[in-house]
Amino acid sequence: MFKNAIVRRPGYSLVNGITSSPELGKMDYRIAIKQHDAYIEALRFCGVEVTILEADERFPDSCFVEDVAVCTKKFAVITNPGASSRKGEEKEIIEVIKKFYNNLEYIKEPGTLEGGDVMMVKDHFYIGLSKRTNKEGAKQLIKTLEKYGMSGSIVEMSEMLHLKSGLAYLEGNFLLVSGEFINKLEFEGFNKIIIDEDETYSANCIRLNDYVLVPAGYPKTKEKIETIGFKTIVVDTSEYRKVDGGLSCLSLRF
Ligand code: CIR
Repeated sequence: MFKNAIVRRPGYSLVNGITSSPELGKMDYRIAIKQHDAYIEALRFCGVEVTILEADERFPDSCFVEDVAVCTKKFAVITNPGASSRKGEEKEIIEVIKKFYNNLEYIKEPGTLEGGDVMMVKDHFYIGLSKRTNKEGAKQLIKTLEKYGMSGSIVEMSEMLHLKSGLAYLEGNFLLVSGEFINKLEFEGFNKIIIDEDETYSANCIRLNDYVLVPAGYPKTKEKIETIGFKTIVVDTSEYRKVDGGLSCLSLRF
């Protein structure tokens, strides 16, 4: 059961956020704010208390709070982002995380890790080796997980931005999988829901208590999730997609 979520309001500087898809056009700040409001409402609807942090204009991508911490049942880890323009964002989340956690751990240089590369499946954590998360960062997280009686394993990857750009665990052993993860051996044991290639972006859903949040505009993914028996809530993230962001990166949930 998730009780809390932390979000950070997007700043005007989000228009300068890192993107691999400039062809999608410039982010519209007014629409982004409306979408953020609706996102917060959806989180609340799922029964979590939402802590809203002020925008931080110094860091264009700082609304993607998922990347700067990993929140588990027993402890939280402050990460060390691999993207140079995001270094320092992690310091700005420490204070609020301290309100919820007594046990705080840190990923330290030369380790880098972003929370978007970490997928929790009960007490096991899959960690993607992306351009943002290196082996040293993953090893530090695995060691910390083991200290608290949990476990972690490394997933090699080469195409997606983050592990959760292409994967989402929905509970009940159901796993949304797309692209390079569809045939990965480590996910063989899951009930895989394979995302169609033309809806790849929608692999980034969030299971939050009784609902699955699904991005707007991906009807095949929505139907697949509903067919299994999950209730869905559609949330529009079109402006965040323009800077490679999606549903999961916009919050920390625990
Ligand atoms: C970045 O490149 O860091 C941001 N523009 C997008 C971060 C998305 N985060 C995530 O998927 N966890």
